[in-house]
Amino acid sequence: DFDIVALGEPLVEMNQTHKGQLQYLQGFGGDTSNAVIAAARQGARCAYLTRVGNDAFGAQFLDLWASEGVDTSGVQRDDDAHTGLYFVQHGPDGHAFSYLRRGSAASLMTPALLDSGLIERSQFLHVSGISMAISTSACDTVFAAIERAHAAGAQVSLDSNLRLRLWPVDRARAILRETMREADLFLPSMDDMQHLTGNDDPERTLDWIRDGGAAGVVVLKLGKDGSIIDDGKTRTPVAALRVDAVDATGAGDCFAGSLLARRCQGDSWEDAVRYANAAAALSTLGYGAVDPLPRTEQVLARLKSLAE
Ligand code: KDG
Repeated sequence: DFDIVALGEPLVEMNQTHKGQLQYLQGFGGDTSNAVIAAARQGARCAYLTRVGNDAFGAQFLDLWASEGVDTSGVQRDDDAHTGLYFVQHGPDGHAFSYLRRGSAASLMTPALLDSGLIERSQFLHVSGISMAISTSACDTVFAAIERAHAAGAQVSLDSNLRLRLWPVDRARAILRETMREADLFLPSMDDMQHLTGNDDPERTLDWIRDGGAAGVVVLKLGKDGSIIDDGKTRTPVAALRVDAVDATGAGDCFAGSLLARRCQGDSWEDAVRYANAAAALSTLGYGAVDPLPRTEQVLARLKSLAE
């Protein structure tokens, strides 16, 4: 059985190697895939639910997940649709994404993807705003997955991951509001929430989330200012780690996967968030979303050096 099963879209990553030059290094990305690989590297037993093309990239993803110990028995292949792709360019204002994903295999997923029964065998189901934004059938699949998780007693984890290139803000707000009510763990970023609510105050944002009916634990991510854990009774700030980031792609996904992995290993929310902060910081020290995802030993060493 599994600690975490994630559901969403993996994307091939083409990452610019030098600012301003037309050279790209191929890697792997896709928020929920990154999260589940991060969790597996922290020792969690993981599975992934998606649909990839019957192309070379789909095959590479299956190899990647297998090599990371992520179960792929629920992954479907599509003969007629491609695996999604994005380019990352690094400039003075950080990174910029260009996507080639419309009509991708993952966007063609339907609730039949869930018949593998993996959700029923997992402690957590992890989904994101992107999982729901890529298409209406993917959105239906996420809602069906949440229903299955509730019925089976699995907990639901939701990362806001707002991508306004994928859906209009009004739809994003309506769907995310509905989904956050179903989540046992909601992981919004302050940036995403600012787009949805129009305010930039963390306390008021947490009030908006609670007033909207979220009943689970909420971890609001404030970037450089760390995060706030709201367990429904108290709000606890946790400081971020300062690092000289090279490439922040996938840091939030690493945070989510590491947090879930540590919860499955019995950490308190505060310990798990502190651990996830360290893991996410380490994940920004190399290029690409997956390559620099740290392992337990590195994260523990980092936490130890901070405590000294
Ligand atoms: O969080 C990193 C992701 O943004 C990246 O891997 C691509 O999933 C992705 C997306 O849709 O933006």
